[in-house]
Amino acid sequence: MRNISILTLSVLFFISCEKSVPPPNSVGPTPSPSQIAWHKMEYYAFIHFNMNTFTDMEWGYGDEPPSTFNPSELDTRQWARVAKEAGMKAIILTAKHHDGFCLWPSAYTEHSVKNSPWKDGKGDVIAELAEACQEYGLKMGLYLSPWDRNHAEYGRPEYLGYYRNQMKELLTNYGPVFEFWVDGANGGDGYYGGANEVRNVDRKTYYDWDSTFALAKSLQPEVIIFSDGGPDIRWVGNEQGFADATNWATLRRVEFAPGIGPYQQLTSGHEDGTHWVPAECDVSIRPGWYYHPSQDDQVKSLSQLLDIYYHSVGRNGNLLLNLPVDRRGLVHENDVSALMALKKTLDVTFAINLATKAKATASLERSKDFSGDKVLDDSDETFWSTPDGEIQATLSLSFDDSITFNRLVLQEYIALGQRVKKFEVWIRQGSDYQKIATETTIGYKRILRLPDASTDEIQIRILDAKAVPTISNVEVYYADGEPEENE
Ligand code: FUL
Repeated sequence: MRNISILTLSVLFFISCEKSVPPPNSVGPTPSPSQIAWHKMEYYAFIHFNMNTFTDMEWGYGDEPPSTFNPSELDTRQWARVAKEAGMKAIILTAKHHDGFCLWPSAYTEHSVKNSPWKDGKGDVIAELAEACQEYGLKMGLYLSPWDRNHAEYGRPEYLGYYRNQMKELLTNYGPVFEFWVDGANGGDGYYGGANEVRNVDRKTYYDWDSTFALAKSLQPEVIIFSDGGPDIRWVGNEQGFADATNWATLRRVEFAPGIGPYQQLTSGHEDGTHWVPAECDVSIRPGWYYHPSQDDQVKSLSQLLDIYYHSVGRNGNLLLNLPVDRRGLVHENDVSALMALKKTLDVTFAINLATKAKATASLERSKDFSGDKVLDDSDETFWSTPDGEIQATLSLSFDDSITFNRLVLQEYIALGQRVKKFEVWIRQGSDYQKIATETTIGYKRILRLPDASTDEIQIRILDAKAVPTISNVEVYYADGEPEENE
């Protein structure tokens, strides 16, 4: 009896010791709750639709008469339905582009839908989009160009008040705006109220961005602000929608402002970044951002769209795929077909997670709460980790029977910071192991496109990291018949 109770006590002591191992300390900058929610969105639509749609231009000069804006069948519910069916989580619309025309009846200018023939000047595209997004369970984001080639005061201090007033209208009158999009193009020639001249601004100081962004946050505390270098999310540094294979969600933010900074570095971020500023990969489904009838046959192919997906969502970035809504005010049929082909292929590829049949073990485990099998539970709040100081460790997925796979999904528990710098993937072949990949970062999500491989054990060997690994999820798939990766 005495022995049993001592045994019981020892077991209880052992369990309580196990429970008391705390999670690792965070390392470097960490994401805010809004940023974590943003990461989880992964894929959403950009819509360039505005005056340029009707003038066949990409950058209007600012002198276009409002009467030019006249969609024949504008239907934001069609946009939302298409985005939803495509698997997207939101729509970000060009409320105002560089030509200054406003898709809402702004109280601060005559250069808007209120002076167009569309709905006899009574329409409001932003209000219609907000309603459609709500109906389809999508979030809405807005692009408000800092550069305004129509406005007479552009380049002078007065314009900043105008820009902020418009920001206030957009962030006050239309419900939640999940993302506010600030473009880097700033200054140059334009109409400017009839002056027809070149106006350049000091991109760093003119907009007083710190106060302007603070104003946005005071109106909508959860809003995520995009610009070249954040504050919340960054441009990926190109318009191909490609992040680098090495992609840190961290950035030395002070080196950038909209339109300023070594933008080539945005493609991979900074390992020693001072802030969490993950990459958003923007790219158009056609050559242009705006609709041009001449590009109806130049919609990206399935294999191009897959490359974009794997190089954005698969490389720790979000994908913002642009749909140039046409002159009717609809997403064009050719674009819809391309979106649905992508959706279908991704659905088929990621339908059966082979890892659910695996047993996951690790060469080192921090404690039971951070065991290897945490990468296979359905929770994104649990993760595998190792004892402090133990950076190199191997996670093994073993299968009763051999499997064939060619896609590997890995996720870090980013709430504690991005860590992994180098890892390899090995597979067992009989009594030997063969290396099939050498990679660098993981981040929120990494998807490896691998050659077909058959094995009964996959090993993920962490070779270097900023601190102990925190891997929250591993999935394994077989993509059957996806078009080849383009070089
Ligand atoms: C660029 C703009 O100048 C383009 O017109 C487009 O809006 C693209 C998304 O960003 O910088």
